[in-house]
Amino acid sequence: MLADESSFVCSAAKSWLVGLRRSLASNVEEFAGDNVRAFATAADDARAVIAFMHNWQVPVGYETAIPCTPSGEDSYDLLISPQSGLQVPVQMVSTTEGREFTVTVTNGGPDTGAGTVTVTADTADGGPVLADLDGDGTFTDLSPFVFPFTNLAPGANSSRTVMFTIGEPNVRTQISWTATVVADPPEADPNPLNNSVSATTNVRTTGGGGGGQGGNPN
Ligand SMILES: [Ca+2]
Repeated sequence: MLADESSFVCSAAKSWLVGLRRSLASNVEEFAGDNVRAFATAADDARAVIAFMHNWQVPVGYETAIPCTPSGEDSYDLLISPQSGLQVPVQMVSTTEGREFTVTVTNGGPDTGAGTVTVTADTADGGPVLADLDGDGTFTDLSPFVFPFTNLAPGANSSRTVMFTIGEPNVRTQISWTATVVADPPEADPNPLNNSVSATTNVRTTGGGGGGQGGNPN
């Protein structure tokens, strides 16, 4: 701490103490036996101290240190947002042309997290859903699609966007999607209730004005 800074802090601390003493100026009687007035005065002083602490922060460097001992075990709340954690086409045309899905996992903290996101895609007719996980332009990966991740900072997101298609084109069907995240180790995530979301894609056999997000396929 620089000399000027130290002087400033001492001055600020003195001013703070003077203000606190003024707030207690009414405490002129000692509490003894049935001296109710002294008791009431002490209660008023306690309220004055609380009000003073609300209105005046303790000067920098004079705070009481708060001991914080790490538990030694990481804990982090991984979650997939029900609003945006799993984005899939609401409807698509049943061709071999690929579409995208995006899965996003968030680390709610407090520690840095690791784990695995698994996306499953099951069709109503039992046909396969194929993805291009390595981005080489060919759809060769069968559901489930697994995305491990490490070193996800508290408050950070990790997203994967993948092209996919259905294995049997020209079939009217429905794809049921589920994305689930599991921490590594699983017990590091204290809240499993926000770890999974589901979505649906309606697959139609002709274009017919469809293919966009949010439309009604029927
Ligand atoms: Ca969780």
